[in-house]
Amino acid sequence: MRTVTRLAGFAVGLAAVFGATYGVGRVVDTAPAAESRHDDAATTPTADERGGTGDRLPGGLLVSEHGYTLEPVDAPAGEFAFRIAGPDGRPVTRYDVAHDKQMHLIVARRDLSGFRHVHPELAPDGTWRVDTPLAGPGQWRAFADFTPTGGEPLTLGVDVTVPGELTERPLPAPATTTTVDGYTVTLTGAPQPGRTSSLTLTVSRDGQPVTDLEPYLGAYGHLVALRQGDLAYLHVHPDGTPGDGRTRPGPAVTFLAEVPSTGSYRLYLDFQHGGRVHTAEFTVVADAAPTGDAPTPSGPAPTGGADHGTPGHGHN
Ligand SMILES: [Cu+2]
Repeated sequence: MRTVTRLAGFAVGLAAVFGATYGVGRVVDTAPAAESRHDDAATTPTADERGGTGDRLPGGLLVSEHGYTLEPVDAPAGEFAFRIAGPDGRPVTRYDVAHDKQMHLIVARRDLSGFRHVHPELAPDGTWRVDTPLAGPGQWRAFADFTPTGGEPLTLGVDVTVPGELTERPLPAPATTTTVDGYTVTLTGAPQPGRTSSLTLTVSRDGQPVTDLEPYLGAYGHLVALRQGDLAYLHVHPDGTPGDGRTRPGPAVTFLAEVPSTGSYRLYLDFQHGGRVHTAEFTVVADAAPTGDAPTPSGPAPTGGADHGTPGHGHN
């Protein structure tokens, strides 16, 4: 079953702005607690949102946070351009380097297809430009992952529509093994809400473990996770860095993931080998298992997303 949609005209939509702040890079509270605080009118942010509170949303849901706003700008065909407006309304021109870059631009369609992770170039006026990663028609979400100098890390997200004939794709079924560019990647572990979960990805080629992965963005792999339904963007941290004396260049790369809720997530592992970056994708289901044991991610979860293993379900 496929849904074909004709998208009329080019449009850039702004995401709904949720009233909460988010501190990144820390262990999250359980989702229910965060939501209950979020619903409390007393926590409605004031004009002074900077500095953050214990009230957190996952990254990427907001187009504007802590005074910083992601603004796509007109660009020639084949190029994607944007800027970050700062608290003073002017484009930010100074950024800290994180994971080897000042700006990470991640895009994926709303159906979680078409993932790309690219690094735009900063012009002196604060405009970021890159060969467009929007590979074809669709409803895309673009995430800018950056740290403004003097501020805290942010991931802002904005919707971008590329017109044309769109064939929506069902989310692939959960799996623990995938292939990309001749590599086989196996996932061990599963995310669980409210705790830091260890996810290990093991890379092999032609049946042989790959033991000479190349550093990419300061690690032997870079993992992004997006939640099905709203494309919440999750911070996933590599466990160990090249040269720290304990982290080997494969075949296993371990990450520490924090998911905010049950549900289906798409994982995108960027790794470099042979001078090229490859992206392995997995669908995983986060299950609120009562024990610390990792549930088997190969089957549907008993709650939430039980139909994701059914090929061809629609996204109407
Ligand atoms: Cu990046």
